[in-house]
Amino acid sequence: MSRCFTMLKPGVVNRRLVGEVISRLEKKGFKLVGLKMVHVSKELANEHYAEHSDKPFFSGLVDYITSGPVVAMVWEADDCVALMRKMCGATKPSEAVPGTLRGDYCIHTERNIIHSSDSDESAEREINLWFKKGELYNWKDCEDDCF
Ligand code: 3AN
Repeated sequence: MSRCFTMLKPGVVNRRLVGEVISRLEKKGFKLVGLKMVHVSKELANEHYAEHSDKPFFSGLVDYITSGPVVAMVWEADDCVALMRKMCGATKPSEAVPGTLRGDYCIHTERNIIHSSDSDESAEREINLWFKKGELYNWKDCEDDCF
């Protein structure tokens, strides 16, 4: 089992799509071990997206992510990061295959609805950045044998 940090961007809250997106991830079989709504500070946004600080879209990205609440989550699965990235689809909605979250719910790269860690190392960094230890739940999964 490994973990992945995932964040639904402000547009998902605004468009009342939170339940729908979470439902798709749950139906896939990911195990939800952390969930909270956060109105992101500039500091947190800057740190979260630090690797993009020199990109032309950085300030727009920070402005957007701090413009309203996001839904931060930690999921568990075998090979969780790779599986979650597959569910999310390509960064650019025009390249995201229909059936993926970005392929189904967005048309702008700047508003591509969901962030998902891109490696196990990023997942660990992001989980520690967004969640305190006591905010993660290691519950017994009765469905373990079903997937
Ligand atoms: P991903 O979220 O697929 O890992 P990254 O890490 O390259 O993609 O980009 C982080 C975020 O920055 C994206 N989710 C998207 O919102 C935004 N972004 C990436 N590339 C562009 C771009 N060319 N123009 C505008 N925004 C972008």
